[in-house]
Amino acid sequence: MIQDESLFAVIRSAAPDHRKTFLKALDGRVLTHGDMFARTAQIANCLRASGLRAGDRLAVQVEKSSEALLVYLACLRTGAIYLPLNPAYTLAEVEYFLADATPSCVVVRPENETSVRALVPETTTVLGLSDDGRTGSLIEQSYAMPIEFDDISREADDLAAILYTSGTTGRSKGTMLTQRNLVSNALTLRELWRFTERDVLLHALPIFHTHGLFTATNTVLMAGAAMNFLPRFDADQIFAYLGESTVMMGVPTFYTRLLADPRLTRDAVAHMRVFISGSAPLREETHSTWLARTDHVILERYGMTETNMITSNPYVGERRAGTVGFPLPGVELRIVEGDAGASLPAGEIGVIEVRGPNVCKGYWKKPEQTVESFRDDGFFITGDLGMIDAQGYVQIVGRAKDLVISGGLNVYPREVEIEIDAVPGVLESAVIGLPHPDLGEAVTAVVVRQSDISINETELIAALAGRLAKFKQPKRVIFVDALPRNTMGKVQKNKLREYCRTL
Ligand code: MLC
Ligand code: AMP
Repeated sequence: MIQDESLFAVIRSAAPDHRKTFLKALDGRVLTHGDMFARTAQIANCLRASGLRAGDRLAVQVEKSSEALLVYLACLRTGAIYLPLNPAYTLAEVEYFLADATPSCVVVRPENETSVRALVPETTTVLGLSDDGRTGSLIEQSYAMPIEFDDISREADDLAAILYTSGTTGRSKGTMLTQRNLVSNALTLRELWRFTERDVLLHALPIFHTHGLFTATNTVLMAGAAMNFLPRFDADQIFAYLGESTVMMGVPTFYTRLLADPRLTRDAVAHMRVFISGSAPLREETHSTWLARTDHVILERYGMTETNMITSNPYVGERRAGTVGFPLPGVELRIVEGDAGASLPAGEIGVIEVRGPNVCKGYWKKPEQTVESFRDDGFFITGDLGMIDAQGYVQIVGRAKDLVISGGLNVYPREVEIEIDAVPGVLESAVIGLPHPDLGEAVTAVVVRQSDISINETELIAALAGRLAKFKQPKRVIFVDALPRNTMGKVQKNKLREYCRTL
């Protein structure tokens, strides 16, 4: 008999007393761990009745709700591969993902069912799930289903999820994450961050990315803990729930926004055990101001869709500002010099490479890009620039990849440039990230107009609507006569960043 090495089998073995709370939603609804098993069984039965089988893809583009999270867990139980999509993606963006991943079942907001139906073959099932998670064909059909489901067993190397990340070429790649990737990372984080059944996570992150979906939710489930599950980041809601939570995970924007609020006091966080930050660099100033205001030292960690979590500052011991801590147990990290691939000693800056059970299997149906992203000895090339200090703390000092991180969301300039260049009146463009007090970095477009056409900033941004999700659209457009290029003809983005900062 094949041993069940699936994430859900581990979640099942870690489950606490079924009467214990699993999730509390903003509308006051409470789900116990027992409810979680019963409702995910009903949804899994519904998905199976819709034709979803082990190894098939289940694409889901819905707003965050407790039911949306249950769909993820139900998908794990069916042995199918979960494919979450940012609800901010436009139909044009979604069309690409559906064509690439060929899911056999798609769950969308009821109002999008007709438009998505037109994008997929007749054999693909399209189900609806409303923003509050209470209605839609998936919910209605699931309530008629049995509350028992025989989980489909999976091997460690089988896929659990595909998460799309864009690339420097502009086309998104589906990161193939295995059961082993997710299980190993969640078990490690449970131990490292000392999660127990007594913990209550304040969950205000989206659930279509590694951070909110895996790092937050899987770790909670591995500990039999609970969550206050908020639809999105909202300072009022955060302050309402801080008093009954023990851990918060957030991107740096969460911390800067909370610091700007007078309600952030020692009393407000008295119940909290730890604050964790990641997905984008946390400024040292945010770290120190937070400590002064709350007596809490933010625990910063570093990760990536392709690798799950890679490093973390220690739970006990110095959480050093400006660093992302040490490689997780079982994860190997090295700093490598450019293309030569030679490992660098402590104190020297190079590209961060990672190997371990956390690292993905590669990119869905993209064997060449998979090969390019790995060294022959199995190390994954992150594209982040870093160094290891004398005490072993890893510091991220920049990026070798052309990427903007806005409010913790990745925006690949190439993808935005392609859309801008297609706008009538634009000759060429370069997209860069400029420092932004709220978002860390703001997507900024530097544009050269065709000589006889006078398109302005508002018109250009309006032309991108429907083509690019809102968070990828430039917050600012700067018009120039020409783009600075090196002798190879490559746009010198460093020069552009310097120039734009002087404006
Ligand atoms: C929303 N907008 C953004 C944006 N989020 N624009 C740029 N960058 C963002 N991140 C748009 C909105 O559509 C809106 O447009 C306008 O900008 C202002 O919105 P807002 O109300 O201020 O934004 P809000 O909804 O509060 O969201 C901001 C945020 C959110 C930072 C709270 O984006 C967020 O939760 N980010 C977390 C992302 C995340 O989970 N990343 C993890 C990736 S995994 P308009 O015109 O409609 O007003 C990963 C690996 C790892 O990186 O290590 O974890
Ligand atoms: P994503 O592809 O969305 O998973 O984003 C991964 C990228 O986010 C990494 O390659 C880093 O560039 C960045 N990142 C994640 N955590 C941190 C951190 N703590 N500090 C700096 N950058 C980070």
